[in-house]
Amino acid sequence: MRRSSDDTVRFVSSNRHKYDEALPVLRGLGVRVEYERASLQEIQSDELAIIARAKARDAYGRLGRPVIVEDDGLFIEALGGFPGAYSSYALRTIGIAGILRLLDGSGDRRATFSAAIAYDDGSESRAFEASVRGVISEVSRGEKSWGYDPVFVPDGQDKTFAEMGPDQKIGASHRTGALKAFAKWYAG
Ligand code: ITT
Repeated sequence: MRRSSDDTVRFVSSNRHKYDEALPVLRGLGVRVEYERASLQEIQSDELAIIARAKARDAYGRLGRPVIVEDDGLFIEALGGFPGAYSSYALRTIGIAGILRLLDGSGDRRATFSAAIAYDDGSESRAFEASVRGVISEVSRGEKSWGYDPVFVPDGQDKTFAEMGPDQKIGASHRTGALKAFAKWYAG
């Protein structure tokens, strides 16, 4: 059990979608959380947990109260794990169209979506990870979505994340597993 003095942990990110999907999960597990928008410093590493912990340290330094942050990566088998820890950069540069072009003609479309949630309260620093396996669709599918949602199809499903309703996406996502591991440690 690890509660903050005011019993609320700040979820710090420049990406509001992460928080919107984390909120119902954390609330359901008894964790009080609020959103704090910030663009955090990202160190270079191939490991999401290392990046996430550094981001959490940066976030704690700015806020001075307990924080969680999230770092995600889409690891595509046929591309040797690219874009992985560089997924945000790849989306901003080559975009989904660029990723689909790189996979053009590839018979192997397997990918893993991974999340690391890191907690920092100034003295303790922890990371919790989870992954979901799936495939990259041949084309973008789904209307209301963000990030890689239109091209990621989790194993056992035929819909992309973007074609799912919010509850189904949350139930199937990489983020939820990492949040559950965090909540188990944090809220006991
Ligand atoms: P931060 O401020 O929290 O760092 P960010 O968007 O830069 O926000 P990351 O560095 O963790 O986040 O980059 C992960 C990339 O993967 C980013 O482009 C996200 O849009 C994308 N992504 C992560 N989770 C996703 C999900 O559930 N569905 C679609 N795209 C996702």
